[in-house]
Amino acid sequence: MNEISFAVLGTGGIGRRTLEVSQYRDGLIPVAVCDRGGIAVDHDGLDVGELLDATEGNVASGPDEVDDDQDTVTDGGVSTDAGGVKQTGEGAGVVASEQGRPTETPIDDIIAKSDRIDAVLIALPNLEHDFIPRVADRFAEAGYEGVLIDVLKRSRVIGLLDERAETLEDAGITFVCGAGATPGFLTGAAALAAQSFVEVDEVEIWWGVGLRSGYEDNRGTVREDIAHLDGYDIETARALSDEEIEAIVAEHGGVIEFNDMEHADDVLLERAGVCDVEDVTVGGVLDVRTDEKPTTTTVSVTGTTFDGERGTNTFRLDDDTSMAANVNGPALGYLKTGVRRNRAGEYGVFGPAELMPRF
Ligand code: IKT
Repeated sequence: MNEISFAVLGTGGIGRRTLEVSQYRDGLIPVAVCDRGGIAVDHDGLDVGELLDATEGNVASGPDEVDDDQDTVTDGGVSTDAGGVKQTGEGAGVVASEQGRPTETPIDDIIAKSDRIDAVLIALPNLEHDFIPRVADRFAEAGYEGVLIDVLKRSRVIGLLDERAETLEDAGITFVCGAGATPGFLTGAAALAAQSFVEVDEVEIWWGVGLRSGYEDNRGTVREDIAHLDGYDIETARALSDEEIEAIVAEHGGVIEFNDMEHADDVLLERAGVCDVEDVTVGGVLDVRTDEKPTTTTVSVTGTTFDGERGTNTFRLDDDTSMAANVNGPALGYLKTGVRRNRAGEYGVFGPAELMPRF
């Protein structure tokens, strides 16, 4: 496969770790990155080491000082260009890199360069449900022909993307949605595990994440997770200050269990024909006191075989592989597959249960 040039929108935990992991994967050339205050573009390939050192080095150490992933700038409910693009610290971010330059229109600037970019990873928080779909609109309107990929989580966003399927198809865009760990890796695993069965009764996804050293990098995902707790939703979670989030985590003794999460694994498995939305449950345990996983991450698919046996196939992640590895590795694998599909002329919206990620 020819080389793939790709851009990353956002330099939060996902954006930075994806850039880092891409250094270990063949044929991936990171050529553009942006956050809310800056952009770096080099079509020959960015110096990822310098970029990461510059941006990580600028992350303020105390939780109170770090801008959060939910730092979405809105204007009458509509995000401005800078909206949602993560700034990694006070006055820092991409502009702290010698490859970066300041801009007030980071996404538009990437779009302006996108005719030479094969794929764009949208590593932005989606605390407004239609934020990522609206980013897709902007690429389509600008005539981008390539791959857009995200690691969004909420089920309802898939419908918003599906509404745009025709527009994306007409534009020549291959949109791969929900391509992180869950949805993503684990959804794909469920689709494989389902192959033994003629009827799938239940898909149970149960994840464990230990996030002590990775907490700063993953504040956005913690905030999104809190929106699943009783008494919270996406709007209330968005409005929480960092201190309030710390307090919620502390109230739970640093370990929070989530049940019946609204994760897009359900709609993505249904649209791939594996089972119905209501057959899928997603939950897990987040432990911010340690990097050890509090529970083993598993996907269990229960069904009935053609010869009448009922069984459960279980896919299990190792307890020592990190969330960063299990989100960003698959995201890049699905990105590669998306580019292959795009080059073959397949456009529209695809989920992780319909594609096999490439190594
Ligand atoms: C996500 O970012 O995909 C969702 C998060 C769970 C990740 C599971 C990783 C499992 C593992 O590494 O064992 C969470 C819901 N924010």
